[in-house]
Amino acid sequence: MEGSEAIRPDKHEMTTVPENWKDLGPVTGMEKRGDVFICRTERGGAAALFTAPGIFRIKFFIGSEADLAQTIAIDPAYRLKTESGIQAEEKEGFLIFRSSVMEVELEKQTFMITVRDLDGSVVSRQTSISFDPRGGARAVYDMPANSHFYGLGEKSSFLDKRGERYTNWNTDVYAPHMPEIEALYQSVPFLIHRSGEKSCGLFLDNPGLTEVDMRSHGMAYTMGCSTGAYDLYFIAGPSMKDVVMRYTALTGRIQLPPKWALGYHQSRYSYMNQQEVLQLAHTFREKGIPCDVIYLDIHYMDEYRVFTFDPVRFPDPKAMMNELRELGIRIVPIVDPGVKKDPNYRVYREGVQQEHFCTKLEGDIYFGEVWPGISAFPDFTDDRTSNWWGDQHAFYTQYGIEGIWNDMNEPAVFNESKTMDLDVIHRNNGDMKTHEELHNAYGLLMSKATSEGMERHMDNRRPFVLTRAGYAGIQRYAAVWTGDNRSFWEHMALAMPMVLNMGLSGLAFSGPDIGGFAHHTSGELLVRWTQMGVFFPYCRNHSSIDTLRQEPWSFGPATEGILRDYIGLRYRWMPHLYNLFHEAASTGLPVIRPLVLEYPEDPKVTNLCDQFLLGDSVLVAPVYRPDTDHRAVYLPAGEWFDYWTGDKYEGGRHILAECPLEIMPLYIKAGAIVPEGMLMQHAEEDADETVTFQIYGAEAREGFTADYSLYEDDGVTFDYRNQVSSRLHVSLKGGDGMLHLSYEYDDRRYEANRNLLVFKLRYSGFAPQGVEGLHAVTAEQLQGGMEGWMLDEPGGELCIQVHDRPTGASWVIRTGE
Ligand code: MIG
Repeated sequence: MEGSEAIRPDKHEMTTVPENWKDLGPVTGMEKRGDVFICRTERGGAAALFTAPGIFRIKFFIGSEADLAQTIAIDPAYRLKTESGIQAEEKEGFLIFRSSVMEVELEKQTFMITVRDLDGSVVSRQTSISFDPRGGARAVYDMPANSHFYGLGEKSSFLDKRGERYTNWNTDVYAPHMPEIEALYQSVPFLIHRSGEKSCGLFLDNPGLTEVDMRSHGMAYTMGCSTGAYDLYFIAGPSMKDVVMRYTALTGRIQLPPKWALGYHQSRYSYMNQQEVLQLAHTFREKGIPCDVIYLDIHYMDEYRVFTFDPVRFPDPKAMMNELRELGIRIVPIVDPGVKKDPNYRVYREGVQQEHFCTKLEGDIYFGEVWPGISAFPDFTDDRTSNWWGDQHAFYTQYGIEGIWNDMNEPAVFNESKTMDLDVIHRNNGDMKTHEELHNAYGLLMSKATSEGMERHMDNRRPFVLTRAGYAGIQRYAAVWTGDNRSFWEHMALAMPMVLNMGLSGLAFSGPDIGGFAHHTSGELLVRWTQMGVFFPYCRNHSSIDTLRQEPWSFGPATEGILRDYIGLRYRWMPHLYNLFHEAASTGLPVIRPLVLEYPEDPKVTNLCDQFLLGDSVLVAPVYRPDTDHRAVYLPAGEWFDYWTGDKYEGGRHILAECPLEIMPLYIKAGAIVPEGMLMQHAEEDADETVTFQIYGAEAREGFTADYSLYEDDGVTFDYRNQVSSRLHVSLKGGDGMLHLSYEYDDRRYEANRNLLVFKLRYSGFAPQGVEGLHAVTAEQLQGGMEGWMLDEPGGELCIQVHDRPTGASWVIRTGE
């Protein structure tokens, strides 16, 4: 640690743009080539095009012309559509490019770029761009007083990034979750800039070092890169949701994960041997705590050689896997990129002989030290190498392993720079680049190779990949966990804005180590963290070597009981969760959302990040301080039901929620429907897909409606790609003192394994008198699987149970009005 010398008086402020940097100079000419507009200046220029009506790409160049080839960040499935409506005109010193949703104006003299929406409002302005003689570039953008910033992937600090400065350079910092840490494991140079009610996205597609500074320049912010091209996308809103959907159309969306990956995962650095793993699995089942996955951290390997098992610790992986399969528990082993330098190790030998490792320009393999000792690193920028690496995973799939955990893929190296030398060469399919230029892409490319390789060897089953490092677009290949947090209450609180911003940056499938990785958790912290964590997209308890154990039973029966209930809640909510994942996979909208995404007009939620929404209508308000039995909760506009008590609250205000240890405040919006499944011990248990639609706040008044569209498929194969899926619509409408309940299948090529459908209506303002066409039944009869309806008067709940029919059905609920 530094002493006070760190703040010596002669340190000076950074200027917006250093003096010896040059701008492009005035535009001297423009030409159109296909859909691309080339604007030339004395020193260089820019190539620009609309890749979609709401996405304007502009790539600046000094000297020779920009190359607009597709980059690794962009979804290979993304097709640049030529839009016929694009107009470009030259007018009084301006070049103006217009699509059906946005207008980009370039001032010829200054190269200032102004982006407007169709109402003519300015949503973004780049006032200047300058180039460092050594190859960097930095642009300056207006930052009006009402600007707020979101996105930027995995960053610490609060939700709104105004006033922050960040560097994007994938880094394995130990104990990194501190407000001042600028560079973490992931780099997503994508910013949502919201001014007033309008949002615009800026994506600087550069996998080298980039920086974003919303702190140091008064009413301006800067975005720069230190090498490579300034390849910028302006992404239209007007809403934040529009920006997120467009950004994820461009960089891709998560793949629909196998259902088991949405279960509860248990990890530890490390479960040391086969016996311990089996015992752990049995303990989960004996204790009735649901669990789908156990992780194998680095000790499973033979001296940390990837694609091996330690013959002493794990003498019979096949037997272990068989026993685990019986219990419904899967294994996800860690795979790091470093390959041990050992001439007797097949993977290393092959890698050398077939030239798969990263080298220096002169041809020598680059070696760095990681867990296995001196190691070589595959060059994933070459498809040939990625295919080779991917195929190594047959080693795991032969045991029935379906998930892989990629760690240390920044890549982390035990040296001063913490990573590979910047002058390491990447073959990059013939377009050779230095590591400096591609650093942030390394982790993404590793996970891509892993995901694709696993898929090749899994016979139509969906793989799960978890990664620590990544770059814009990583969501296409892997889920992301936030790395080495610590068992601090502060880190639990920090996980909310972090994961929320990751969700806004395309990384819809992410989460922190529940309970905290390093340092020692406590029973109370583990309870509070798990209560929150079961609502995060990715739900894994993981802890470091030499820390207190933090499996759910580590702190006695009271703690264990609460954890069992909350983990169970996640399993009961699996249909809803899976539906939200399907939505994320098809629209890019995140599974958990900051309130500002759903209530953009509410000034109270601009930076609100100690509570969040699951989907659009479940509000989760975790308790993130010790010894707390009350917390303030902000309920946005609308009416909200307390999930635990059923009490109804008027929104648009704060309430004080009571929260003894077993309660995490949870609210459901009136008019919302949450489908619940059976409580299972793992995602595929019996696969009884009986669903109960919990309908909150049914009203008989005219105009009342509640709807839900439930997506289902087999949860494990790729058959859904051939439309083997189903869509079940539930609808409830009020009017004439009656309620109309109906369900129907839009599509039923996947046939869920269920006999019954259940609807539970929390009603208010009327008393149900009966359901036409159904008999009143008793609780026992319902239990026994009989069709009918039943009233739980004091609870204000009407329960309707019917056989699930492919044709759907509808009923009229009579009320006393
Ligand atoms: O630097 O494999 O973030 O989850 O347990 C330590 C051991 C290497 C870092 C990961 C952590 C994992 C640990 N790894």
